[in-house]
Amino acid sequence: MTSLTLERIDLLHVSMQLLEPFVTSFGPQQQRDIVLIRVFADGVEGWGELVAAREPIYSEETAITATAMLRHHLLGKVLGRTVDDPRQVDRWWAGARGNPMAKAAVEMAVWDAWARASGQSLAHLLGGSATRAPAGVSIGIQDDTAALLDRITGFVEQGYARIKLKIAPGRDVAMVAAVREQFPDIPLTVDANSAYTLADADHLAQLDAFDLMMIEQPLAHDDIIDHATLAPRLQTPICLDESIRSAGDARRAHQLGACRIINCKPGRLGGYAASLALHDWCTAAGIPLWVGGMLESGVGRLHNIALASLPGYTLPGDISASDRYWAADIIDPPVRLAPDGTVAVPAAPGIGHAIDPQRLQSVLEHTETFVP
Ligand code: SMG
Ligand code: MG
Repeated sequence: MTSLTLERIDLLHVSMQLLEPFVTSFGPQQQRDIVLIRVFADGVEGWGELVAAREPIYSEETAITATAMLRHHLLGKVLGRTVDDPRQVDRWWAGARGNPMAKAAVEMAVWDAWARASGQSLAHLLGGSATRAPAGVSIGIQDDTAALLDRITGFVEQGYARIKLKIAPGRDVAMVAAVREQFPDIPLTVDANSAYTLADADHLAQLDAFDLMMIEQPLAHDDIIDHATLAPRLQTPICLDESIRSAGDARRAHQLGACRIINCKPGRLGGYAASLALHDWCTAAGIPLWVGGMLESGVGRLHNIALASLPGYTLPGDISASDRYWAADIIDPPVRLAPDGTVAVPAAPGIGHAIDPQRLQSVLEHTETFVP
């Protein structure tokens, strides 16, 4: 296959309720306003998911701002164009700054379409070869430690390959100590979502006692300098999430000594072209990677799993099974966790699972269609 013409792009606005509120240092989230992207090109479809939250909490983008960017600035630069290589899409937007989640949603749908049109799995198209990927689970802040221990027990019994705890000031050292006491051997990480400052360095150093794989994004979302100051004061490796938006950010953070591990969320980077650049740079520099999550529906989940099949993804990702967040996912079959803590990387073309039309209809609020 040598080319695909982007004939039509639909934005499907869906509203889905998480099984329970997901509480982070930003506060609780329960409703996900998800915009699914459906690209039509030469008789094939491609699907993507806009991962921005309802509120500008994780980053400045929201479902509303990203949709406005797509309508007014981004879709017009791709509709009607012919793709010879899915890497081109990112370059067509070179003149539009920022808005990575808006860009990623469409760019990744084009990669899915390309994979389907060429009869290969998205994982294969991206250069992945793993057939299964280790899945971690992220646990929001609970009302009390007993509730947290209970949640962990359930996920450990299911077989998750590592447990990540959300922490915030007042919900950190004592809570992690209690978890470690009850679960001395589980692979454990914590994620602060920028809830601390350098003034908390000695406090955060107390976490060194608990053999954590990493502490994720302790300091400001847009910082790498203070993280470089914090890093030598901790034994626990720092993983950067929010503050790495490109391979260039990874290079700068590494040069400064700001982190030893990076998570990649393709939405945060602007799509696969940028995620592949990050992967290749981190692999060459010896920085371990894992795929993060944004509470995605099955569409975004399958994209993340395809990415996790690349060789640089050596640590378990936030690629939990569909039933972690949803009573019923919109993909058929749902993503399932195997008892060995892995999820299957689909081998079928594109993202590899069907969209369940009834289930999609039941959460769909409206559809916008764009043509050249
Ligand atoms: O998809 O399992 C998931 C969520 C994983 O904890 C998760 N994501 O900072 O890594 C992170 C958070 C961001 C989402 S909360 C806004
Ligand atoms: Mg994070």
